[in-house]
Amino acid sequence: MKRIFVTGSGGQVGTELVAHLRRLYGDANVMASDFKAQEGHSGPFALLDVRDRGAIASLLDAFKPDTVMHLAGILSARGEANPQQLWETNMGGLYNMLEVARERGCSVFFPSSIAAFGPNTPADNTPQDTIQRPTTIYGVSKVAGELLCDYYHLKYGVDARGLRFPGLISYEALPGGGTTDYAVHIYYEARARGRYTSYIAAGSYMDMMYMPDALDAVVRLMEADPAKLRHRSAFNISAMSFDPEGIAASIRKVLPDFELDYDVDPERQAIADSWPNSLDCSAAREEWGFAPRYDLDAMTRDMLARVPER
Ligand code: AKB
Repeated sequence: MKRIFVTGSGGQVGTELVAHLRRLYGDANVMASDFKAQEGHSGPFALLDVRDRGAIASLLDAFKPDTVMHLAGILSARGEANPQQLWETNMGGLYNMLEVARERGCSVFFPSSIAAFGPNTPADNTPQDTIQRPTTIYGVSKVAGELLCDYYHLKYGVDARGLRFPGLISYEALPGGGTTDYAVHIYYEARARGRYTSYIAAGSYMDMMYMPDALDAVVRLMEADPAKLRHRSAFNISAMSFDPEGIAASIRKVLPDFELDYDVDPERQAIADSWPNSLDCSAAREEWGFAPRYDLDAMTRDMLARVPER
C-alpha cells in the first residue's frame, strides 16, 4: 500500500484508522471521506455519499489510490430500524466501490463482522468456514459482502481482502447503532458515575478487541503476501470474549466500587443471542500473522486511564 482512500472516516474505526494510516504512509497519501463534514484533517478529505458511484469514481480519478478501505456503513441495531436504508448504503456502497476499484485496479479492504454468523452457527470456537445464516439485515449484508468480494477476486482479479470484526472498543470516537456498543459505554459510565446499566444480559458472551489491535490487523492483512491468503475476504479475528459480568469484574480491579445492573433491550439481546460466543482465529494467525496484544485486563487499564481525557 502506498496511497489509500478511506470511506466512513468519521466513524469509530475510520477516525482511528485514518490517523494510523497517515502515521505509517504519510498525511498526503491517505484521503479520508465521509457523508458528514469533518474538521481538522491533516491530509485530504472529501464529502462522499457511497451510494453515488459517479462521485466515488471522480474522487478516485483525482486522488489515484492503489488501495480503498471501504468502512462506510450502518451497524446492526440501527439497521434493524430501517433495513431498506441499510441495504442501499451497505450493499449499494460496496458494489459501487468494487466496480470503481475494478475499473481502476485498486485493492479493496472490506470490514465484515461476527454478524455474518447466525443462530445455527457453532457458537463456541466458531470455525473460519462454517454455517452462515444470519438473522439481521446487517448480517445478511456482511455475508453477501464477503461473497461479492470473493467473486470480484475470482472473476476480475480484484485484490479484495477483509476481516470479520468483533465488537471494537476504543476511546477516540464512540460507536453508533451497534449491538456490542455496551462494551464501550460501560467504561465511560464507570469513570463518570461509577455504575452502568447494561442492555445486554449477563451470560451473553461476544467476541471483542481493542482498537489498536484492530488497526494493526487491517495493515497486516493488507500488507500480507497474497500467495499466502486462502481466506481473502473474511478472516475471523478476536482478542477476547466476555459477558457484561466479565467486563465489570475487570473494571472492579481498577475501580473496586463499580456497580453493574441490567435493563435488557430485547432487540439488541436477540441480535447478541444470534452471534457466536468465541471465534477460532487460527486462519488469521497462520495466513498473515494475526497477533493481538491486548487482553481484557490490559484493555481495561488503558481505557480507564484514557476515558477521562475525553
Ligand atoms: C455491531 O455491534 O453492530 C458491530 C459489529 C460487531 O459488527 N460492532
